[in-house]
Amino acid sequence: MSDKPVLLVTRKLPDAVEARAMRDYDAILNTSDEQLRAADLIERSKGVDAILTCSTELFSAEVIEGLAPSVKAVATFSVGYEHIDTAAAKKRGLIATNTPDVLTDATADLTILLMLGATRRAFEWGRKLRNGEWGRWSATELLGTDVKGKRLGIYGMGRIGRAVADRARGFGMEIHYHNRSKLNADLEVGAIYHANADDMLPQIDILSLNCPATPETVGFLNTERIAKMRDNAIVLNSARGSVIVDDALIEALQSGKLAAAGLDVFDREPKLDQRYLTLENAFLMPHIGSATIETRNEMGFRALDNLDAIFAGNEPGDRIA
Ligand code: 8YV
Repeated sequence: MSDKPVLLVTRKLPDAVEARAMRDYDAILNTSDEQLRAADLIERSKGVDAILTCSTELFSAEVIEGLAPSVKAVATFSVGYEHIDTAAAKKRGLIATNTPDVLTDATADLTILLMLGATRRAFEWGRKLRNGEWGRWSATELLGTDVKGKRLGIYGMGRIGRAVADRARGFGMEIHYHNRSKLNADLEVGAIYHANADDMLPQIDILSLNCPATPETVGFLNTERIAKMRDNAIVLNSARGSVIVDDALIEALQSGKLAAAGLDVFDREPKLDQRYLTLENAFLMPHIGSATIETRNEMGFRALDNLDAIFAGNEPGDRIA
């Protein structure tokens, strides 16, 4: 019997992360990478000291209450943690942690990909080329829009929102933002604050959603708010699908009220609203914000740092419950 804590790893993680988990823990890996349902989590928690989970596993109050008493901590390999009922975790005395910071750059880079993909009509051009439709040059075909000089409105100016702003400044954009509180000047770097997000919407050309999913942000981009936006504005979402009301955005993309959207996240993903797939002016990605080898390694290491702290009797850096 090893004296290392027993760690259940719910999904297949990058090799370097699994190697460290096996070195420092009695790690139970998920080599087949199947998604664990509530009953699996409860069953597999027997004899386990901690769980390293991904956002694909739902830690509802029912699951948390059903976990074996030996389980002391759940570390999620994600910055978002709406899949963990933190109130239930606190009630049960279960420590929970997430992985902020380490995916900020990758997610901000992806947001810029969405912006350029949407403004430069990357889906339509890429499809033409692959379909063998690259024909005669035309000065007027499928023209996109420049980002230079445009006004980017960032809804949620946390770490990722600020990293998007840093990049967008490099493109010569004017930055507007809405956040629960105004940032200090050193973090604002000249960005224009709107205490009320509704006041920002008519003033921007491109809206980037960079907030967590909370009761305040879910359903934010609805029909009324889209109506407040400028005609031909563009919407980007690298945050959470639930921040957008799909019916409202799809209708605005179909009618031409909005010129385009760049979306990496979807409500009820991966079962996204199929109408998005029919829209020429939607540049779509399947939630790849953090999908680089460096970032996925860092996410795993950060989750393990949190667990190491817990088992050393220290306070983990990224405690969420
Ligand atoms: C991850 C994410 O891919 O970290 C997050 O919150 O949305 C993604 O970058 C995923 O959640 C990993 O569990």
